[in-house]
Amino acid sequence: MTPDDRASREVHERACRVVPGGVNSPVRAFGAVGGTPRAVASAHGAHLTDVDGNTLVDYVMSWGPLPLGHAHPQVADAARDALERGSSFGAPTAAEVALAEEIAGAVPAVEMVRCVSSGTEAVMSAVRLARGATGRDKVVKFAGHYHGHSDALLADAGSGVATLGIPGSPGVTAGAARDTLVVAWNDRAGVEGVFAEHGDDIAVVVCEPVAANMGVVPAEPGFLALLREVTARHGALLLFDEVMTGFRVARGGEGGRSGVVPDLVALGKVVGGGFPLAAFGGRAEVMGLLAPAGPVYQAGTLSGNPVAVAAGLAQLRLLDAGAYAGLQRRADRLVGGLEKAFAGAGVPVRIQRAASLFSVFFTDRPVRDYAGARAADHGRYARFFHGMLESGVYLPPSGYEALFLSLAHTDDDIDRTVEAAGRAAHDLRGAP
Ligand code: KE4
Repeated sequence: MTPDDRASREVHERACRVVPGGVNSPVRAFGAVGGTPRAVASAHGAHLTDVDGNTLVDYVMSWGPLPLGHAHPQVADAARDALERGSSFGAPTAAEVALAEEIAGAVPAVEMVRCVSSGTEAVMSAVRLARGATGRDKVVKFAGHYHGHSDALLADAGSGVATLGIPGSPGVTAGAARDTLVVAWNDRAGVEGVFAEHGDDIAVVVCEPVAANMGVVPAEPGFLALLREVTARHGALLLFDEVMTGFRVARGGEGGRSGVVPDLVALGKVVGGGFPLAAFGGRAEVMGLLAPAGPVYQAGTLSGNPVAVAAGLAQLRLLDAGAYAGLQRRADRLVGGLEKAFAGAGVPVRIQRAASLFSVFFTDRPVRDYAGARAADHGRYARFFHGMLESGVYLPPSGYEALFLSLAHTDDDIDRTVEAAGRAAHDLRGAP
């Protein structure tokens, strides 16, 4: 039975008259899967309720900020209490120091932290800092990795850029893109080659240490260590964009999990507890170059916003070893069930994961880079997405995105998801 989406369609029609594409971020528009974006009325725990009254098991979870689930009482209370004391001051607070200390205490690469308001801003600022610290211009990124929408980093990006199939973006000038060098992910020769040609001009190598914006494509064994060694050898900095993986794959992020310690880390999503807060950090000698301590300018009206800081701090303080064990257990149950469901239907899939973060590729071969991600059957993903939506399960509306679990997802939610996947997978058989 197709859930009623009349009210969502009305919201979307109205939205399209005043908001480009009807959404405030492209991937929400269902461009890759078709159909009408569901307008959300409310969300609690692992469940969304849309404006038609449909309740859905949510695996988008606001794209990662909510490992405790929607509207977690202690996070909501912390934000509410902070709000009672004022929403924004534009002045230092003790709470933002506590948040910086919490991050520095958890993330191996971080001695100092600067808060910003989005992941885009965190990575953009960290790249400027790396260029200021090294006096060099070139940035190396990896095809399919998404680092937000700053001009220099949109080349061959993942996430919404991949979903929309646009190579970069109009409006990004040749000048802005000129200093960005793009290498294939997991391409050891490509990394060595770009340094052989440009080594002394490269300020920074930026990567998602677990690529998760082209679907989940982990670094192959030794690849992160290679990035660490080559950047150190050439005097370039290594920047881990952990906006997605930070406090998600482990409390110390992928840097903590892999043991490869970068020079700079960008964080977002989880650190803001569902509010607009992100951050970047690194060694004190590098971070100390940021204004006003040093000459590299970076600023923000709402940076370290007290309501967002309160929510982020409340969430981080609850993310202990038990929380990560709980996320891992849920991912084991869900991924194991999905693999059985697809095998039972005879539908080839590759479910690729890092800790509790995973995605589903409709292909029978490993996906190790962006070319492999694009070669997967995204039309089949679209049909699977709608089959699941009809069963009350809300997956990311793009095969280039990861699924997000939370501690609010129950075994019943997971088992219902697996049952729905079995039905949806059988419906895929025979369809191209
Ligand atoms: P924001 O500017 O959207 O807060 O963060 C950008 C960003 C940077 N780095 C990584 C690794 C990211 O995953 C992101 C944003 N992630 C996407 C989801 N794939 C956000 C969803 C959206 O664009 O609406």
